[in-house]
Amino acid sequence: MMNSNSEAALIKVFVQGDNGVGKTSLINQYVNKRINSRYILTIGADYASRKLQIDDKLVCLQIWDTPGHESCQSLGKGFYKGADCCVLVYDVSVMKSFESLKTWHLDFLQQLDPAEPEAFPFIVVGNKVDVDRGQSRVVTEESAREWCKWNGMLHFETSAKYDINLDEAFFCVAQEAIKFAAVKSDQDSVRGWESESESESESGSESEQSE
Ligand SMILES: Nc1nc2c(ncn2[C@@H]2O[C@H](COP(=O)(O)OP(=O)(O)OP(=O)(O)O)[C@@H](O)[C@H]2O)c(=O)[nH]1
Ligand SMILES: [Mg+2]
Repeated sequence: MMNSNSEAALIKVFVQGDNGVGKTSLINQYVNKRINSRYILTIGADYASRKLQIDDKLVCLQIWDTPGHESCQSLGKGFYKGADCCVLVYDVSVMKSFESLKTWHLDFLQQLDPAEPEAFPFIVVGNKVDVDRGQSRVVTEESAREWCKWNGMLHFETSAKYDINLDEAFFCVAQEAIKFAAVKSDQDSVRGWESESESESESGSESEQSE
């Protein structure tokens, strides 16, 4: 669906979390409707884009995949500039990946250094709910919700493998990013409206290596 003047607002989203939690898979499933069952460690940074309609706005989500492994994390401060939202991912069957969210959260804020850190939107995603039909789960939905509530974050549980709850989570990402951009005092994030003529269903992916 397109809005009347075919313009899409660009929303810059970063996906963070421990290695192997499924960041790359979430993005690939959401944008390209497929995932790689083999684990290929992300070493650089890449983005994929997908357009969606939020109320009367057409937005283009530019979703940045980042490496979870410490040895690959040298993206630098400038990399996060202009971020509108951050998705923090953990694996519901790996407690350490949930416990690491605190560090990912603080590190991200430190790197971005936003004018109003409390207002910056984070969406927490507990991925891999399908594993062993939930028998391997160690992070309960209640404890994750409690932590998110305490930190003022929204929470979703997903399966990148079976495309469960991804549309809902990324729709929320877009909504929160729009809200944040509207209240943000410095206008850094709203980088204008770019003219686009693609429809929502033609959303594709692009990739770009970071330096
Ligand atoms: N069962 C199941 N497997 C998943 C799911 N999401 C990802 N995987 C698998 O988990 C492994 C790691 O997924 P990735 O998406 O590469 O993880 P990542 O967070 O990008 O890892 P790094 O790039 O190293 O930070 C792959 O083998 C995926 O196929 C899921 O929802 N369910
Ligand atoms: Mg990856």
